[in-house]
Amino acid sequence: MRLSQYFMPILRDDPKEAEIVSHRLMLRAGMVRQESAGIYSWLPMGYRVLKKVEQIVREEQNRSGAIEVLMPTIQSADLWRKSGRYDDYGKEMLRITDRHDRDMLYGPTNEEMITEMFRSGVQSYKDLPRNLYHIQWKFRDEIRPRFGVMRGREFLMKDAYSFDLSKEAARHSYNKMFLSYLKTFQRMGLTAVPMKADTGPIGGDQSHEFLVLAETGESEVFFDRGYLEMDWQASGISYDDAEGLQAAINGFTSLYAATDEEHDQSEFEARVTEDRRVTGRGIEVGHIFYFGTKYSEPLGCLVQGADGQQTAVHSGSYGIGVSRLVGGIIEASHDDAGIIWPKAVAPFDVGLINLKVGDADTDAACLSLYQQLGNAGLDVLYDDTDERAGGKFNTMDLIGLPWQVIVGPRGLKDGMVEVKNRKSGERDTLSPEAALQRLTG
Ligand code: P5A
Repeated sequence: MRLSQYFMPILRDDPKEAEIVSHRLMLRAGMVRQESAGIYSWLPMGYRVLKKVEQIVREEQNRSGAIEVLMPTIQSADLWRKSGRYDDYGKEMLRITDRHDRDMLYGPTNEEMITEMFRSGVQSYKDLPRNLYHIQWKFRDEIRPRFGVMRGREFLMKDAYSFDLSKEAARHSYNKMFLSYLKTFQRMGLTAVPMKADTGPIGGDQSHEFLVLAETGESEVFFDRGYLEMDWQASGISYDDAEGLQAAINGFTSLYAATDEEHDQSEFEARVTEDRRVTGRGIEVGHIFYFGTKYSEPLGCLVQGADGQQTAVHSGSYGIGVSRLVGGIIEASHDDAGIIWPKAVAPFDVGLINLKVGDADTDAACLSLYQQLGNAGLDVLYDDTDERAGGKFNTMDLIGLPWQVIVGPRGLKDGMVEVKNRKSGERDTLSPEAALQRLTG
């Protein structure tokens, strides 16, 4: 993509309304635009990241055996009346009346709708277990939308729902999501620590939230350093091995981890030696729940068991804040100059800077690199604008692409270009061929 033909409205100055770094950087880097309180448009740079985050979430859900569907954003109030949540949900639910005076709502979550969908599509125990998920916009009329996409009113969530014959079987479904969440966040360059949580308006008797460490997180967190030492991608635990998975999760959850709501300082000190205690702040990027038959009973989601008896299915729901993650990743990965994207979610792989647009040699060298990097499968943002060098460097650092290739007449005289790694700040002067090799090898 050529920057001269792109839409990336950069702000030179810090926007007044941004209280935290991710909000400030997302506005400055032209990633999002606020349309009204807590409601955002995703501009091209932001949208690319959102799609990458969404795709990682999707791949890991699929890998765990969950099946993707898509439910609408607008729901009828009827099912919510049956589950009893129409009144319980209160002012956070955006209620709408259609032209026939029917009560509708913009979904804040989908337990009712999916339970009804599942009820109408299954008959017997042979149809279980299943886990269905979708990635869809939600609306919650938060009393204080703030921190940009971190606490929006309209936000993108991945929500999965599991259906099992028994509590024990549902436990395995819960554990599968647990592991898949750890893998998902790790792929985005994040360490997410699972913590026992309150179930709130979703209900149920078992719940964990996953928190990413960041100074600006809304919750204070206290945990054992052991959480930072696991490699979930390499753990080799199979989703089909119920016992092995349970053992791994038992081990993992036996370490101390709590948010300020559940924290007990004396227990923390008794269970974790001083050198292993970590305290900080965290952002909740995922939340999983087991709620048994809370929705299947009122909504009549029954299946015939092997013994011929009708039984209510046991369910859980599993959320990931996809749009919140974009802000969360920035909170966890930035410096004074701007964003530092982990490779897996970067909007482009490489920023190519032409220091003298109009100079025939520089233009030719840039074009050649642009084409060759593209042919090698890398996404390149080519700054071919006529802005001065200082401005170009600042913009590239601000938008945080993993690599920068800087091409100017002075270096080219000696047959050299510069390659900069955004994260380490390391710079190397290389021939264009060696630069290509460095980025594609
Ligand atoms: C689980 C899936 C649920 O809604 N029902 C379906 C359950 N859980 S939750 O904890 O309430 O939300 C899941 C995740 O969504 C993100 N999130 C938000 N992101 C941005 N702005 C918001 N206002 C917002 N509210 C929730 C969080 O990451 C949360 O963990």
